[in-house]
Amino acid sequence: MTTSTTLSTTVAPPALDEICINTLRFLAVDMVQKAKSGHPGLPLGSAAMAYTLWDRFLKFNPRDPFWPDRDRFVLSAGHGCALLYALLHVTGFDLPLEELERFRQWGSRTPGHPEYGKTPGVEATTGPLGQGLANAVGMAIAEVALAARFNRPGHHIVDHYTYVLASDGDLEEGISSEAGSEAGHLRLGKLIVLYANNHITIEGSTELAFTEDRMARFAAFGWHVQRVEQSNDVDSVALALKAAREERGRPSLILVRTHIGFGSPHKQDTAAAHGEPLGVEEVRLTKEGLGWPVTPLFHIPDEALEHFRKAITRGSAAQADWESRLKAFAKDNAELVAEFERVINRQLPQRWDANLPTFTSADAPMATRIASGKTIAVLNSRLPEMMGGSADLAPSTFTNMDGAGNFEPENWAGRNMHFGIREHAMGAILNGMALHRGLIPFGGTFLIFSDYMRPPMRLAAMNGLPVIYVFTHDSIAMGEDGPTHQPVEQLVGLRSIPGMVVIRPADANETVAAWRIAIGRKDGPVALVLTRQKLPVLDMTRYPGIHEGVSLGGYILADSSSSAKPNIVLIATGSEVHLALEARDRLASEGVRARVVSVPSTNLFSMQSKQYRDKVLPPGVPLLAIEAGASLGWNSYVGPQIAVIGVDTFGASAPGPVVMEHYGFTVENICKQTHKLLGQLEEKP
Ligand SMILES: Cc1ncc(C[n+]2csc(CCOP(=O)(O)OP(=O)(O)O)c2C)c(N)n1
Repeated sequence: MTTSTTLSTTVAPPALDEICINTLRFLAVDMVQKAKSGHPGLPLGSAAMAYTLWDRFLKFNPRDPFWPDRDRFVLSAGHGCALLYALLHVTGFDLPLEELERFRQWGSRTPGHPEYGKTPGVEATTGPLGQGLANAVGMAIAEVALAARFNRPGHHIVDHYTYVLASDGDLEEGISSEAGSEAGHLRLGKLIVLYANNHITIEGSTELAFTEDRMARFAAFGWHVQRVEQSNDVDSVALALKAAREERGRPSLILVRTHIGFGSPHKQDTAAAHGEPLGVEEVRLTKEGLGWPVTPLFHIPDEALEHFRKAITRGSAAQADWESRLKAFAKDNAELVAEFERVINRQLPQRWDANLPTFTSADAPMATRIASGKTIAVLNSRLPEMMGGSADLAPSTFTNMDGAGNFEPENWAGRNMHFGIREHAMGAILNGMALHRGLIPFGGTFLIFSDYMRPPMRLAAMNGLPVIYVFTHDSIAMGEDGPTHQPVEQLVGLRSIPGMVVIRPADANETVAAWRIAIGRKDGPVALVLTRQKLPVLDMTRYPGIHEGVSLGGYILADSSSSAKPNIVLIATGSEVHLALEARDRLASEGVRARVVSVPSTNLFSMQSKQYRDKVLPPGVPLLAIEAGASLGWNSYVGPQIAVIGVDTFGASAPGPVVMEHYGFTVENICKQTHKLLGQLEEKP
């Protein structure tokens, strides 16, 4: 059953509250005005509810912004960040007033949208609307998962709320429905969204494009929903927050009727208040109208500062209380507490990678997705912090962890997640889980559907988050499903995201090595790109350098048989590597010295020294790149003397081997292209 409560009062806020709220409003207004850039409207309209949350409910310690059991606060409407920076400054985070004065300037800690890692107290990089809300779902998932693992009767060492401030745009974006549906299904009772419903977006009234009943929508998702009509009435907002906190069986949406640009005589309730400074004259009128001194700018009344700074005592006490409870808990549960600290600090246990599988060439050919599944099975037993799943493709992605149970309201200790067919939300939820800390989140789907989760993948890289993606069905070789399912440009696209490490292993052992890198990487995401089809297992006795080679991104898998300089380097990735090896043998019989370089990760290879790269790809030696993906990227990557066997159209529906043959991924064609390239080079003077 869902309920909708309407709470409304007309009581004016007490004077000190009003002074504090106006402090936030006008710090934000002055920031935007000084920068001549930014969004004053949301801060003016939402300052009161943000103040209510931060002053009366939010558990945080400005002196230690990242202590583990703090409440999380995500400003999903990242464009309103002047409000967040004002809150961080006045409550005593390490964000001096000068930083507010340098809003949106080069090198400041107050960038144009909140950036995780740049500003203390910013929990997530937000700006692309909808992402923050979905991140918060991931944080709330992490909270219940860790609580299930570490709390014991009478000992609640993981016990916090996750709050979001969202705008119309956040709720318009489709990801809010994916994530909202998932959160409702999971009954994440400690997730609370304050929705600033100001009826205005950039083009004007929300009537232009956004007319559904949002309360009914979220109620249908299984949320507890409330409406607050007077956003400036702190008691009304507080009442709703209290009710939301008490509702433990459902996530909460509090629709707060706010007024964009509140107090601005000419811009309130108009789109003009959204994305540009109010203007000097309008700032003056707004300040006068709300009884605020026009100067000095960045004014913080003493009584407001004194009140806000109580957050330090309050937060320090909350943290100290938590620490003493943790200590008491540790008396009888030392191992559990050590384990909690280990996972929160993203440390790996000793010998976590012992017993990872090794495959031999005597093993039957194996798809790399299968090898990945076998690797996950071992990792799962070693790393209880691994948590993840698939967007309804687990039987194909082999991401299920046997024996780990399903993560669901009846079993929050389960570690297999069922994201449903919601790739976009999956990506953002994984980010939220990683931002929370304490888990190693991973998510799987077909490589083609990485397109549906690219925005959060980009943010994972930007945030430096250790999220692992398991992308299978990695090329046209996946076959019959045809062009809609055959990834072509995805590889080069993902590789081009700064900070993303894409690994496309050539066989089962390279897959194990890829997982080792993925688990070991702590400062950014890793995308594992795996085959549907079987591949031969490379002979480790013949090619002993595989494990180290994968960590270097590219390596000489098989050199030309004589010690003389090779005539050509065949550079291949993933399922094309074994073709290159066969071609090498055939070319040898034809008098061509070919070296085979396996490049599971161009991203990792580009991080190696020039000396190493030149050793692997000797300057002046022609290259033939072979990859069943878009050729874009290889040309610039390896210089002028190069040919590429790639895929620059959308593939075709037919059995995989047939498609591969048509596109030229055969030993014959590799040899043919080699001769052609060498012939062309010889003809040149
Ligand atoms: C995914 C995405 N699309 C577009 C934008 C550009 N944008 C920034 S704010 C905004 C709309 C603002 O409306 P609303 O969310 O109601 O915020 P408010 O007007 O209340 O500040 C848009 C379209 C964005 N930030 N993210």
